[in-house]
Amino acid sequence: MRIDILTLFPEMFAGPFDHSIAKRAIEKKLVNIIIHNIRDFAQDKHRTVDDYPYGGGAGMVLKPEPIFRAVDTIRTGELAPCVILLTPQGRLFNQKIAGELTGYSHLVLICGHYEGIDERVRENLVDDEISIGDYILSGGEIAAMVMVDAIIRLLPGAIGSEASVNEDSFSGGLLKYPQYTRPAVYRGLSVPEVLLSGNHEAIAQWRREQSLLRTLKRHPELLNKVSLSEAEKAFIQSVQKGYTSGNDGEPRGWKGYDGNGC
Ligand code: 9D3
Repeated sequence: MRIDILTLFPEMFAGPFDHSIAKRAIEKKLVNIIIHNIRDFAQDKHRTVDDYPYGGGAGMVLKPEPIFRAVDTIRTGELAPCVILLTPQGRLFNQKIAGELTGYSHLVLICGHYEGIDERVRENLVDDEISIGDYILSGGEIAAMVMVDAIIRLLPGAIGSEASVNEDSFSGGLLKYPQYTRPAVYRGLSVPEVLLSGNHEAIAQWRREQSLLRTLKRHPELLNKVSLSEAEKAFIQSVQKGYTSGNDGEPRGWKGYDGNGC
């Protein structure tokens, strides 16, 4: 896979792909990441990349010419790349979209950094618009890094074992069960006994229950998307009886709540 990134701040990309899975994916030639400075495609002597908005108003707008010219040089004549604009107005990035994007052999990511971008870029150059979440970043660069990281770890061969990709949070549709390693007791805190039992069936059941509990508490909407056995549905029903409305003086929420918040 080839990924071209257009940015006004190419220096920001010096670090993030130099480590861990991304580094290995690059070394193994699973992915080629090419960073372009949009300013290099400006043609005037001041290398202008932005200008005042027609019609007036605050802020600057990214000019169309440097971006069109950059994409022109990137399109190499072979298969057309998928051109994606990183913008707060885009569709919300998630694991499913990451998976879909691994189906392209060539992606172009355009990072905005200003109040906006000339609409002609959106309408005539861009195939997709993506946001990574409902919060305001200063630009699309960190969003592009997030996307690239999520995408390239899915490329076949990027991660040591396929098993760890598939067993991951989200892949099974449920959140990961709690994990422990040695020592069995640390500062008086014990590892759940079942994990030390050597009873693999009991361990598998405990983990499945913990995944269900954690998903129910933190991301209940995910439960509607996975297929559950009758026993699992019954388990959830029984747990839900532990939900307190807060009307009788108890704190509102799940009994034994163990996450989310301070
Ligand atoms: C002050 C201008 N904002 C009005 C609400 C619009 C705005 C434009 C550009 C806000 C932030 C940005 C810069 N952010 C991105 O380019 C961006 C982004 C984000 O801010 N949040 C989540 N995903 C993304 S992807 C690109």
